[in-house]
Amino acid sequence: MATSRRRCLVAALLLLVVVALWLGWASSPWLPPRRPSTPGTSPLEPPDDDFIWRRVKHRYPVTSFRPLPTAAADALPRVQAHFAAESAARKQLRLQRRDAIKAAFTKSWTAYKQHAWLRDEVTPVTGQPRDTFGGWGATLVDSLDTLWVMDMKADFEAAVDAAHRNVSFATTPAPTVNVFETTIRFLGGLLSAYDLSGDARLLAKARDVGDMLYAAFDTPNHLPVTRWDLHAAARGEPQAALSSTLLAEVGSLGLEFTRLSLVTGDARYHDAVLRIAELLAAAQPATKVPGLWPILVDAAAADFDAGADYALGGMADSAYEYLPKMAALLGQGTGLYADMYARSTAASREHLFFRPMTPTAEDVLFPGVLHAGDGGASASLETSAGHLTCFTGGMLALGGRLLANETHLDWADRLTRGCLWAYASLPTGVMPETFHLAACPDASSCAWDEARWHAAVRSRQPSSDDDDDDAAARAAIEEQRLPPGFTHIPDARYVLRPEAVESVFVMYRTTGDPRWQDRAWALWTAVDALTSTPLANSAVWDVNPRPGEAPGLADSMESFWLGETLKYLYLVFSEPGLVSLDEWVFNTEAHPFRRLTVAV
Ligand code: DMJ
Repeated sequence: MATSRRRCLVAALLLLVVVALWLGWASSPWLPPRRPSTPGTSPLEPPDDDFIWRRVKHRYPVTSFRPLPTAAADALPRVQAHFAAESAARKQLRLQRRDAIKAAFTKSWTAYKQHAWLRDEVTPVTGQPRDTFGGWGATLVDSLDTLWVMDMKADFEAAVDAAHRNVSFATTPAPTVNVFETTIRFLGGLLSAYDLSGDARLLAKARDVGDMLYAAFDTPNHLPVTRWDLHAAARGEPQAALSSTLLAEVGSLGLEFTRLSLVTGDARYHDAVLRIAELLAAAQPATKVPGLWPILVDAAAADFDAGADYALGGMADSAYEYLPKMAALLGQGTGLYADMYARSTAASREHLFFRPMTPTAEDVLFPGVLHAGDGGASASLETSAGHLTCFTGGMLALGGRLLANETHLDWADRLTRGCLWAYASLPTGVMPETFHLAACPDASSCAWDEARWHAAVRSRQPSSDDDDDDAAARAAIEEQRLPPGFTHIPDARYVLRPEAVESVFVMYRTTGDPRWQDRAWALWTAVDALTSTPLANSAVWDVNPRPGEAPGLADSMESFWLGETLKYLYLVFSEPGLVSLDEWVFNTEAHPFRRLTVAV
């Protein structure tokens, strides 16, 4: 009798301990939030079948879907460096810097909350709301994962609640929708915040925007209408992909659609983007510049070699960026994505990368623009660059690690330092949106040659009656305030873009070299000094104003300032395990998705 009472007592005590542990876990501020049992396959609430985009009948329904991978194919090499121990002084400095970035984020976020809550953007000078991306709260959704990463959990909760209750992807007041921007900012932002927090409300909303976007793929050849009349689609009108489509807009939907399939178990989204990847792979060896695709493609005809200009920068950029990132997401060291990445990188080195001539003979690289003509001898390389090319260092650092290719890591270093050299060349310390450079005649050794620079400047000026070429060049340099090596600055804006600091972040995480933190800090102090307003930070018209003149505030703050630029800066000054590149891969809007790992 006594023994059985003792047994009952022990059982009750055990139950008590289990309940206490469970409650402790549920409420403890020190423990990470409980995640869905198996990330990537979490059980879902059944979707709301009444949602319009689940009711609209597709005219060209896909009937058989490619199988959805459930585990990584390969155990890929480590991406992040083994970090050396940090001195106490260095740590203190790092944390001061990190807190300064968080303070800047808090300032801009507060302006958004106070003046533009649930709208796409806040104007950072006049404090007005503005809708630029469908009116679905672009800044709110783009900032969700940054709030989580910066440990601003109360704001995160309020933002999730607001998105859950107030953001509806049923329709938009905008006449058309940019499918790429909606994918990277809204679908990417929601999926990433879900991956980090496990909050099912985010996944439900991600599925809503995913089902809306999936309707843009309802075309005869299943390629998406990238500038999309959503209203016509909702009425069930026939639609077709566009004959003039930007490579980036059709070629960089893969990460988001694949992750959506992985977390919902619904293979449709993955199938839709795999079809695009297969077309890209089939075209890649036979374009006018084998290995590369032109900026302009014909999606109506599924022709991925329609245009004649080849570049890694704006309008093409993330199509290339997503190749190593898809390999990382899916854990595929070989095959479709890894092979396309290897081919495009070899072709970029051969046809696009150039070394600029600089006064200090910097050993740096930029990717230019190849005007291929008919693909023969008429091809010419325009030695221009811009903010949107500055992601390439980070891309090659990631790809180089995944494919264990040291040469890619060397190019990554030179490409990233190229952008930092361009930043430092301007008196404000901030790089212009686009610019042209004098190239080295011989990339292996390149001493500064003033006459050569002047000749390159002259060649970019409109022809004039002035037959003293050097005088004309000197006049242009003075008039346009061209820094040495620069030959033209067609667009002198800085619009708060992240690409340079994005590459610095990847370089820091892949090398463990603290000099990248110092470089990020130099970049940040210049950017903040140039763009800070009493409310937030603003794009500026001119990073190279005349002495005594102001850069001109453009009163614009795109959502990527909070979604990307400040997140990458914060992560540079955080512990390297926070959103480790060995577990996460960032979409092109800096939204981290959990990578697949090898099944055990
Ligand atoms: C972002 O929306 C994304 O990074 C995109 O790939 C390029 N443009 C902006 C940032 O500059």
